[in-house]
Amino acid sequence: MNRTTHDAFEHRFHDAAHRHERAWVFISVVMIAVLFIAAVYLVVHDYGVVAKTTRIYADPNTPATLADFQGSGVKQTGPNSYSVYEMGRIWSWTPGTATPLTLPAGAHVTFYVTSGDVLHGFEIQGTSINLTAIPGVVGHVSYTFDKPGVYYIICNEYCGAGHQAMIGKIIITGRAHA
Ligand SMILES: [Cu+2]
Repeated sequence: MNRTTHDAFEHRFHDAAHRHERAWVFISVVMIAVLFIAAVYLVVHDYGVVAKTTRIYADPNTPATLADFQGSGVKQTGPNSYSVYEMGRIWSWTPGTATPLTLPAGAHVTFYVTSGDVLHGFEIQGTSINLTAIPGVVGHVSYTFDKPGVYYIICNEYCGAGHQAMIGKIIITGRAHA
């Protein structure tokens, strides 16, 4: 191989390398663009979040509707029984600490719990109440508070930056019935 043919060969090699490099840079840029557009699209359309479209599925075992969750939270259902409706959203319980739930000790209380967006953990401190708030599904648990006092609802399932601010308050008054 003389000098001229060697140079020509090297030139062709470099041209080919440049073509490959440009092609792969182009493919990478297209992939990044596709992933970026997909990410923006999913965020804009609330992928994995149902905050804007919460529906409460009809379930004969959980007689709760979305309207129940938009009231004051407590509904008396009998002489000594109550239903409580709690909705979790990032990052608060509704009703929250500003509007405590007031219930008498000894009453039969059924909590109906749901979420308007992501999973939350509905826990009432000092009790055995602990259930997952699931968007579109109403969980329920019954409980009787024996001792008057103040009980706090917390979120025990990490749900983002304001998770620790999800607090609700329950005031248990003296017994309504001896
Ligand atoms: Cu949380």
